[in-house]
Amino acid sequence: MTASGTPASTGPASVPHLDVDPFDMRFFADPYPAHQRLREAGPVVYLDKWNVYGVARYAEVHAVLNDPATFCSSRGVGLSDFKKETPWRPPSLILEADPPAHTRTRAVLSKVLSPTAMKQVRDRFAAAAEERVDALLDKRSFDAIADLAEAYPLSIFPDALGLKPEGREHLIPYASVVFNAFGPPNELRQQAIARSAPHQAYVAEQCQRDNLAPGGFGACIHARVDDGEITATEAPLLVRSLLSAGLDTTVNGIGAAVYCLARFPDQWQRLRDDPTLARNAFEEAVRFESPVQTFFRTTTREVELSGATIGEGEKVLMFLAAANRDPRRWDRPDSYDITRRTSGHVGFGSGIHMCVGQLVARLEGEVMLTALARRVAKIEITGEPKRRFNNTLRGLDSLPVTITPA
Ligand code: 8QM
Repeated sequence: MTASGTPASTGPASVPHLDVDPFDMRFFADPYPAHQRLREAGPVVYLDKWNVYGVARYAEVHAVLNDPATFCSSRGVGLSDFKKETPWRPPSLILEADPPAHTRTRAVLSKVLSPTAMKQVRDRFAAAAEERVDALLDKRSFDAIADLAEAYPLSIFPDALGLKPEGREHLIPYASVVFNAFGPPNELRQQAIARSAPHQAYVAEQCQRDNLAPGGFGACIHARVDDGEITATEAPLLVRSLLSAGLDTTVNGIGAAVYCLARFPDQWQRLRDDPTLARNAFEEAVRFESPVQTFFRTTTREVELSGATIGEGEKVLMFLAAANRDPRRWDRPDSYDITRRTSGHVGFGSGIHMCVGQLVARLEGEVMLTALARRVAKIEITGEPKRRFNNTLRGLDSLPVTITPA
């Protein structure tokens, strides 16, 4: 049956068919009513617009994420099936890989971004957050996206990677292409790829060993070549993963947190009263806004999922954001609550592919929210927030605010 109650004319008959396009501007503008329709229609749905299965309830999203043998990543985690179409860039050796290939590359990045590595950068990240907040207190009125959510990660992450100063303006545009490219062949994806050449050239060059400063995350990846964990051909591609996934994600995560704290003054007050809540306030913002909204998997065999039979070679779209607000899993799912038990949210994914950079993201979020809580009394939204449209990322283009010193 379609959402309007008429029988489906094509596609699988056993699951509800919906006509929602989750990559349409109207969907991006307000995804929440559509997320509810997707969850309520059934545990597994079929989206006629793109001929894919969809899961929007927490249980099924979690189940798909935790069965990587059946729901694979090596055929791409976007709509494009790498078995049928040539990828727009060489596949990622970690994101777009399955065990056993994935296991080795994952281990490398996991070590490079380990708790020990975080200890080395923590003081620098915290000092830079305090500096950024001081600069913003001098301005009082500013754009919380450009001047905070982008400026802060740009002030630390490229240095932590070991990138040279020139050309960094390519980093966010490159990531924007990466995240648009996971979507269907709509205007956003086609335009992004069409304009990607200069950004791709920059990234490819910076991934080379000679262009990465000693001691940085990039050099640490290349160092694994010397002890034989990865080949010299693999190392630049793993650096590319950090350039692809390490900046725009935290920009939108920090942007989400500031947007939440500006909109919900009672939660801002709780954070001010107890700045040790900063890390959970950031985590809850990742659940509440889900900067990474969706990902696909591809079935490696016929599989039954919550009563639905899905054939081999089918794309399954996971609505991470809808799972993160599924009332079957969460109390008051639509409330931003900085003291909530956030564990189990799928904003960083789940299972073997769960965000390998999550400690970097949490560190950035924690030190920035701590600096704000200690130094700022009030955050007021002073103009219309403008949305940024991307096939995968949810976030704002601008958020005019005025802050008051503590
Ligand atoms: C998304 O290139 C990559 O390895 C890569 C790109 C994007 C992501 C992850 C990895 C999930 C944040």
